[in-house]
Amino acid sequence: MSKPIYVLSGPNLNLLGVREPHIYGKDTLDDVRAACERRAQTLGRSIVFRQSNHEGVLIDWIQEARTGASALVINPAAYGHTSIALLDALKAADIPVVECHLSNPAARETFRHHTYVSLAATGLVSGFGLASYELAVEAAARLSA
Ligand code: CA2
Repeated sequence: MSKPIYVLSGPNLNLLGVREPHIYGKDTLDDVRAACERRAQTLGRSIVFRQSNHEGVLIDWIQEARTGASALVINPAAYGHTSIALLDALKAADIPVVECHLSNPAARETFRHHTYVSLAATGLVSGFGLASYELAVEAAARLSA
């Protein structure tokens, strides 16, 4: 049995489906979790799905994933654009990393065009709403045993 795929979400994503549905859609984070669980199950894999508004908590979970996960999907939210600490943790994790965004940051404000997380990621899925997470789980499964 392979280790789970960790699916981590960063700050404010707990508000998904509750605020700003015109940008991030109507699906809640629980809907995203259910979709990821279904996709993982069809691939014969399991996930650990968590969200935090706190940078240090995300870093603790990335460190946990180093030994506890086969691969990592992360929507770092705004921390992707700002956090060298998250980048360092992801590089140290030494497992495949798939970056994931609901929206397409490249089509938005210029300050969203760069993410530090991309420097540690094998690839990026963005712009497909809830499906970005499903596709990212599939990519993570393909990248790991
Ligand atoms: O598109 C994405 O998934 C983002 O990671 C979302 C971040 C944003 O800073 C990134 O540039 C792109 C923001 C997450 C905030 O989520 C909210 C959800 C509902 C209501 C308000 C915020």
